[in-house]
Amino acid sequence: MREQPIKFYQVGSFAAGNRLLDPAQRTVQARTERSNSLTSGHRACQGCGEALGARYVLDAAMRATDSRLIAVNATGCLEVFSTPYPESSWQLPWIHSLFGNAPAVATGVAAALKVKGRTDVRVVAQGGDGGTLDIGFACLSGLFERNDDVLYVCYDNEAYMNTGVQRSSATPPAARTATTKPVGDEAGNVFGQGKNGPLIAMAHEIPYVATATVAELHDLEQKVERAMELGGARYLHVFVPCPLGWGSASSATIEIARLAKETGLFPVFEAEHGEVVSVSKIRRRVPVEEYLRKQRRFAHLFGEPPRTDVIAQIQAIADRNVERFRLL
Ligand SMILES: Cc1ncc(C[n+]2csc(CCOP(=O)(O)OP(=O)(O)O)c2C)c(N)n1
Ligand code: SF4
Ligand SMILES: [Mg+2]
Repeated sequence: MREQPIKFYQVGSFAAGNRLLDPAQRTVQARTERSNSLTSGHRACQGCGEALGARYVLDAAMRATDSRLIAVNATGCLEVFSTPYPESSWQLPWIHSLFGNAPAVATGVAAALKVKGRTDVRVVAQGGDGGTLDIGFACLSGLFERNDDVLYVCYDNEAYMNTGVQRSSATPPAARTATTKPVGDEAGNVFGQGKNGPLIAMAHEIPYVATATVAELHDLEQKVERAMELGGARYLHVFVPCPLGWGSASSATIEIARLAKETGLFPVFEAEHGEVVSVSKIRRRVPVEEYLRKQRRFAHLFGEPPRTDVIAQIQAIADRNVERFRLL
């Protein structure tokens, strides 16, 4: 009898650490010598995509730099849940200053290392979508334009979560937040506004821009490794579901991240010097409704009668991404 080849990973994901794969293919988290840069004891909500993403990003960067790494953090959930004074969950040199100046602080750290001749030590800066695309945006653009030797990581949970789920310029159309309530005919956040962080980063023609989700952690690690092979300004935009802000089940974080990619709403790709060089294809295309229904921030679209007009507008955004990034 012919045997089926065994698959050691969950369908559509590499989330299990891949301990049963060939050692060269395993994730950093499957290794006993991993750095645990963001270690246990922090206060993130159960199922927090940002905590998961940061853990993988930092451990991959630590491995890529032989643990010669300094992290700079903007204000936001990641900073607040990991460093309630006088405690810290960080097991690497880590600095926090303000909400809006993480890129500028990272530039300063990189410049100081250069002056001291310590080019072996690398710098990662990180922040939420609000810290990155709103208040820290000018500093970030400056970092890109000067091509400073920093990997900047944006953990995109699509709102200001730390302060109670207010809209940011990364909040998607129709989403309910504390400041975009679906009242009367209003469907929540407006259409036609907001910023596309990865495309704006690409417009600076920096050496490397990539997007990733916490549904494909191996892919995320590989992008961090690729970024650390390069010098100059690099930007990684990670899609990180937030169960509290999105009204989703804590156990659904990975599934929702996967659906964001499989609908086409969040294109996963890499770009070098302003040009797209690789795209993660959609494996099983799904309608946006499947993604929206799992989150209470979109519950108002499925009332009586359902807002099929608004859902169709969101589907059009996904369809445009599929065309634009050739996701099929
Ligand atoms: C100058 C300034 N304005 C406002 C705040 C309050 N504040 C702290 S974190 C935050 C929102 C963070 O949102 P985001 O960057 O998306 O990170 P998240 O908490 O969602 O991970 C705000 C408004 C602040 N600390 N400093
Ligand atoms: S509010 Fe969201 S981003 Fe903040 S710790 Fe909770 S799940 Fe994570
Ligand atoms: Mg946010």
